Amino acid sequence: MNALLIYPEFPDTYWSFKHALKFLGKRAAQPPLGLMTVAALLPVSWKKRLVDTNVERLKERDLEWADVALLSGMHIQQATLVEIVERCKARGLRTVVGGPIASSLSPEELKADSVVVGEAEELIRTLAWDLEMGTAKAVYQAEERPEMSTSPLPDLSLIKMNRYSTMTVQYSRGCPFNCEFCDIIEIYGRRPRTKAIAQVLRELDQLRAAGWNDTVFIVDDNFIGNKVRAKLLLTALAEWRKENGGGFPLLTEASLNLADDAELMQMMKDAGFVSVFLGIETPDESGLIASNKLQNTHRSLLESVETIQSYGMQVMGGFILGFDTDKDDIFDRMVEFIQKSGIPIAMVGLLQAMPGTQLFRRLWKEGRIVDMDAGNNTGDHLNFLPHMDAERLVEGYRSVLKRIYGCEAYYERVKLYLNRTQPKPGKRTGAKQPSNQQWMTRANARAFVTSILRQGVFGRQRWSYWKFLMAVATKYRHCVGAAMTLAVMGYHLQVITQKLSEALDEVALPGIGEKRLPAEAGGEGK
Ligand code: B12
Ligand code: SF4
Repeated sequence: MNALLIYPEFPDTYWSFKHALKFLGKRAAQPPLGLMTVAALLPVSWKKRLVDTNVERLKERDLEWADVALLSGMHIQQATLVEIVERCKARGLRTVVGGPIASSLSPEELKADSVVVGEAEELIRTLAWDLEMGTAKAVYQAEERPEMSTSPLPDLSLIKMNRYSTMTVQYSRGCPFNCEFCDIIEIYGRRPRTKAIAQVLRELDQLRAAGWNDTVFIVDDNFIGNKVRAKLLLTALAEWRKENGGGFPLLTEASLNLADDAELMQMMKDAGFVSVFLGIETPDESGLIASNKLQNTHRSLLESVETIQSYGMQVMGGFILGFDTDKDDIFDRMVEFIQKSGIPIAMVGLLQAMPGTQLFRRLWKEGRIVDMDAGNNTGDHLNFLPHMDAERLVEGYRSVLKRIYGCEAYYERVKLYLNRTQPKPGKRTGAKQPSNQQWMTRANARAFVTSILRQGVFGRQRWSYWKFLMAVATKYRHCVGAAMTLAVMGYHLQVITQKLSEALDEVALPGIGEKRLPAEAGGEGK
């Protein structure tokens, strides 16, 4: 069998980082680890090709070669995924769709011959057999969530590694918390399942052997979901790092209670972590309580962020507007919080009711779901009727984005972060320690040169940019690379803010726009 694994293109959103990646000479942030894992699970006798349409074109000759097309994706890739499915089917090619998208959209919406819901480790044999026999079913549902020991070494040979800025390794799946809006816990469960340490080290060895020497993203839902196991892994990672002359700069996702465990933060630092993404959501405690994000309550969120930064780690943050508890002052409070936090990459989104979540079920009962289109939380779309006037919410959202991604405001946050994570010359106080950020890598040297041209010579915000560069040259010389990477990230965030702001002018607000609920979700909506 010739299996063609295809990853559909992402739309241009905050998360695509497309406009920044150009500066780095890269085409996408990360490779499709789901498909690389599926490839490794398929029978060894099968021939495999992987086309990630974020970094290359899907050619007719690939389709001609294939016996079956296997696609993966997130909800947000629906349009491009369905387009590819239809293109394959028009050529008579059998199609199979899996990945998180299969958990949030119905098989009818995905249009494929077969849809696989859930993780592939245990059901792939049956699927492969049925495909070979020509008896593949319309829907396969993983009966249980597999132990991570059954997950194979991802097939790295199938990707064009140098087109990505970051490689990925997964250590665990699932998260023990229970936030109302979260679909992670619906898809991957609340019991964190971890790989054996040896499995993770093998993946790192594989990356090293393939010549990778840049950032690695540990793509866990919550890296510290099981703190005891995370610490065991961290000890091994620190050891691996020593044996491998420095290892890779690492980043991951974690819950905010990381700030409560000094030993854990120190161990992450020693293992090479330079950055961590946290779901902060809102500075308004009543919103956190109402959405069951209890781990973020009864604390000063700003202090927790600063504590993590003091271990040399950049904090990236996820924020949400549109909770039922949000009052008119939420927009100003959000901007004030973000500015004080020193979080340069602050991903603010409108609340989305993802199908399958507790939030979706509650809003459905309350008759407030407008449509199923909830894949992009940093877009211009509301799929439910909010408590706040919808126009006010969208307008407030736009004002937050404009304020936090204005050049001056953005550079202020970058400087605050650099201040907090860099050692003061001649002083080594408290927990403040040098970051693991490399001074300058080949990629951020390239970013430096292209950014000077694009932002410093032709950019509309030249003045702010040069002021920032002057600050870097005088105060933050030891982290020029990190500063330049953040400068080009800022460029991307500003381009998207501009685009989004224009799109929001034309947004169809729920209650005004047409309801588009499919029949199986209750037809017309309520
Ligand atoms: C890394 C990551 C990213 C990376 C991109 C990685 C990439 N190249 O795809 C970045 C940071 C850019 C990103 C961005 C976004 N992400 Co993201 N991301 C992840 C994360 C943390 C890990 C993905 C991964 O590598 N997993 C490891 C692989 C092994 O797991 P897997 O893909 O699920 O694959 C298994 C099964 O699904 C199945 N399978 C997968 N594909 C296929 C195909 C076939 C044919 C078969 C049979 C089986 C199969 O088998 C695999 C092995 O079991 C996941 C969470 C997670 N636990 O997966 C979220 C996740 C995929 N992201 C999500 C979201 C929502 C987003 C954003 C839309 C953010 C937002 N909030 O708006 C953006 C979209 C990007 C954009 N440009 O706009 C959601 C998707 C939800 C959904 N229902 O679709 C997830 C699940 C997390 C969440 N709930 O927030 N993301
Ligand atoms: S902490 Fe994050 S991953 Fe865990 S349940 Fe809450 S939103 Fe989901």
